[in-house]
Amino acid sequence: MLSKPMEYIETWLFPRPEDFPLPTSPEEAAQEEAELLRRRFPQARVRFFQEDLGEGYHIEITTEGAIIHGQGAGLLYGIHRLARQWALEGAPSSVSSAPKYALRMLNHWDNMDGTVERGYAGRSLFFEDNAFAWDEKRMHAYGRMLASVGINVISLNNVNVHPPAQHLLDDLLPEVKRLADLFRVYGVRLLLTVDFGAPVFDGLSTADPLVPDVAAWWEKRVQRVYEAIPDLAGFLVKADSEFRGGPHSYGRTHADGANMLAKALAPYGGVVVWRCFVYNCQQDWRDGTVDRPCAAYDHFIGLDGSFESNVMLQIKNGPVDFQVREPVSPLLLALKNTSMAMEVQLAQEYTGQQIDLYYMQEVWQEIFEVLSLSRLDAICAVSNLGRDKNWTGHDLATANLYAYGRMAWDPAALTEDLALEWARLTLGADSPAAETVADMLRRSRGIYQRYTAPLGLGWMVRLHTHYGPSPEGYEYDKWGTYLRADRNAVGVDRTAKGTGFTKQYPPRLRALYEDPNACPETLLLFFHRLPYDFPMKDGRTLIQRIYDDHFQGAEEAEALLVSWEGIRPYIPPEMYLRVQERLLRQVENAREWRDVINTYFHRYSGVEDSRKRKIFP
Ligand code: GCW
Repeated sequence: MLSKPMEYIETWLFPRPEDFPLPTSPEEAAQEEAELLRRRFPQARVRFFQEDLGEGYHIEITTEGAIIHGQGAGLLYGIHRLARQWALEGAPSSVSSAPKYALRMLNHWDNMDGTVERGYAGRSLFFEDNAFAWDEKRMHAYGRMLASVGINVISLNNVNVHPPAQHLLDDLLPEVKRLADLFRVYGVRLLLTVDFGAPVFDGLSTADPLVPDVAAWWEKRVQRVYEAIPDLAGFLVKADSEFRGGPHSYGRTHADGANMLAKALAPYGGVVVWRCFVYNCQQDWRDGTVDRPCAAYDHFIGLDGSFESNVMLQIKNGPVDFQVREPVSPLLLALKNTSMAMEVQLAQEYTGQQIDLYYMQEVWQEIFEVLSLSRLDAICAVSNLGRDKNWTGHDLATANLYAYGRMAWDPAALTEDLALEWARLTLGADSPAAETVADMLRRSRGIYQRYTAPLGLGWMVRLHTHYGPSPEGYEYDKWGTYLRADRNAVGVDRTAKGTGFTKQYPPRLRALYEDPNACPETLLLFFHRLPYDFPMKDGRTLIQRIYDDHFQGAEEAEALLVSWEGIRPYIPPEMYLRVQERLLRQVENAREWRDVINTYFHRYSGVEDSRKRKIFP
């Protein structure tokens, strides 16, 4: 373990004084929060009342002060809610709340060598040099952050399990247990990411899920793990995906694989979270019949109803891979007899890598406009955190973690102005900068979308790194995400006449997406192949819209910087400089995108910008 304490910033929480003892139970942690609240607001009187409300709480306001009813982590969630009321409204009010989903997960993609797959905030919070390496105070700060927004499950290691992470199940188990013990104080349980092929690492000749020795091997492992960590949430598995082995290697189905693990976990109340990010990543670009968005549905729909009750399918929010614009995954809308967790990505892999500003609340709002809350059994996000002092590299990117936690507790929170809430909690409720910061966050997604790949097209990013423009980076590549631009048209026809992807949707959405004149314009090129002179709703042509968006997006990126510069006096100086540095890079990136994309389409289409702005030859 690292002995040197690491510095970190408390973003939306009251800072925790150095001399506070580290709590050892949720009740103690709740007492500490009450004390912190009282130091901040001397009128704030709080008592706790033990009552079984599950993870929920009830705040009762009496003439004697507030009484928080609940138990365990529920008390902690209650006191954080009360602190938020004081911080934002200056007074408490009675309220009851309970989480919509029992599992509110965050997946770290951390490797034990200390790197983070798609991590943009420094090295791993947990690992270094193929060993555990964490700072105790910082882990407590992290637990506190998670509890304050109600996230209650985290997985530590990458879904691509790289050695020596397979030993988290055996030799390294005592170290996993130490973290499980620490996070339990904050109501957070661990989920272990396992390699489906683990038995083979251990000397078995196969990992075939239907071979009794394999099932017995897992049962033994599970027993050992639960002896150490009785409240482990379960296992997370990426199988038969991007060169990871899985049941397919043995001629078995995902259900065979997941059910075998589920049976081993069932006696302990554990779940198998089984990812549906399964597709052919070795496709031939010449073959126009294979269409990547179809993959998850095609792989899993036939298995609906054949999973054990403690298997939960984890499905990415869109059918491809966390692009700037994607429709909701049709699999999320179609499964009827299987538990589902929706997976979103806070790590800004395709959305600016925590250099460019990109606030996600609107993304999730759009999802829940289409997806009813009750279809989901759990919610999950890929973490955007790392060892950077400000946790997320870009200070304003912690707003995504905040909003995610609030949504995971109850998606109804998405109707609230979470950007402003975060900004006021972080900068002070009366900060003259809060509204500007919130406004920057609210504008950010549209801006990023305008200067990057147009109208739902996606994938114009540089190969592998996924930052910056490369219009044909993936065009002739095996990873199977094509734009197929030529001199007349761009896009893949995914309608019934094309690849048939629209057929995976229920009738109302199918009809909407099938018709280019009805399809939401932000998704137009996701579903359709259209000529450059296709008329948009406002009368502009498609190509003109692409040019306009890119000029506008790059200007708006500059305006973000101007907004930030305007609030300099109200922002802590270090934070100011850190964010300014990011915004300067964003401005550069936006210009690059604008010019590359406009040039690309100009070269193909030969169509001039009607406003004669500079497009490079
Ligand atoms: O978005 C892709 C990423 C991979 C990632 C994969 C996944 C962990 O590029 O880095 O691997 O998704 O979700 O499994």
